[in-house]
Amino acid sequence: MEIVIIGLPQSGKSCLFDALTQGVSASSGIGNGIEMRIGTAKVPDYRLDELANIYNPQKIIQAEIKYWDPPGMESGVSTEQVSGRYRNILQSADALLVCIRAFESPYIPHIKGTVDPVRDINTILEELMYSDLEMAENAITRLSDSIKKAKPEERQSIERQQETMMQIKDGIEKGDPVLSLMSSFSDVNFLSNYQFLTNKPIIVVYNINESDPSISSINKIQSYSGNLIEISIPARTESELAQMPEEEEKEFREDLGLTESACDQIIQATYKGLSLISFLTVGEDEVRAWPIKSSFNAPEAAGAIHTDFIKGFVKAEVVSYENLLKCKSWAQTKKEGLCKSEGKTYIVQDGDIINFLINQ
Ligand SMILES: Nc1nc2c(ncn2[C@@H]2O[C@H](COP(=O)(O)OP(=O)(O)O)[C@@H](O)[C@H]2O)c(=O)[nH]1
Ligand SMILES: [Mg+2]
Repeated sequence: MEIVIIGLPQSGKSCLFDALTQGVSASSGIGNGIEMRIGTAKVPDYRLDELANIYNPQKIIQAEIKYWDPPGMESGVSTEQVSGRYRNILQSADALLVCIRAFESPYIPHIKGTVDPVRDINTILEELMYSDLEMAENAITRLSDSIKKAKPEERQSIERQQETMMQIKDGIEKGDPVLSLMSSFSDVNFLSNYQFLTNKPIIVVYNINESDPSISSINKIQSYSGNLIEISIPARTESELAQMPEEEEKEFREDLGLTESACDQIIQATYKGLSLISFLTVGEDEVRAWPIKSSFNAPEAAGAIHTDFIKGFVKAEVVSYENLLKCKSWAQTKKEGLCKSEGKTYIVQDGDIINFLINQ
């Protein structure tokens, strides 16, 4: 899972990135030539420690989410900002994390002169919508060309795609995010080629000063009908805390009353926005958590470990976390009939401990 951090310059994106990744990053030109920082956040999971008590593994490996920190949206004033290579980066991410400045500081000028979180989030959402509109318009033009060149047997299907694309254009013009339109289309498979931005989960982080009252409970964006989650976080303080030794961090957190770290809160929002769960694997070499979509069946979950496992999937032995903790060994879960053998259609549940049988 890969999440891109977006927002106006000086809104605190890089602080947020450091808070998530403890400042550890690799630089990459992955975004079609745009240099950006890439880092991973580790998903907290108390179950791993409990399982490690049983297995004494050499390694405990937490689930990981990747975050990207590309250069910011340059002005945020014009409605034509999200385009070209920058849009390509956003398109290839699974979700967007929008950083909105909500902190006052006389030392850091705001590109628009004043601090106004509601104005800024609405501007950015408008820009995402505008970008999707442009994509829909381009698609309509391209599909028109294809219809002209199409073989008779292909024509109908392309015409249907064009019809859908026109509905998307109309919807966006009325202010509807693409996600809210999806349920009215019969064929949405071809749409995955387009990667509309307002079809993605959006996590809005209001960047506050640590002394400001949290504004997370204020639902600022009532008019947006896509998948949107709002939280507030003091990004600069959190980036400093994340880079401290553990003991020191704990002390400071208690003093500041920032008990739940920004990283944990954002990961929670990411899991919710993307409908993620974790399944677990155990053994003496490693105890590990894997993030997957909650809709994944057993072969798809196996594919999270290795893509070849999808094809080679034979069956999954599944034990619930609670049952393994109770039985204290895999063999004992089998004796008690608590280890279930599941096939291709089984939908993996959060906390399932799985042993995949693969035909290699
Ligand atoms: N006072 C205050 N300053 C912040 C906060 N978050 C970020 N900053 C400062 O704002 C400036 C821009 O932050 P940065 O993370 O680089 O923003 P970016 O341009 O969006 O990546 C830096 O000087 C940060 O130290 C905050 O919550 N409070
Ligand atoms: Mg930055």
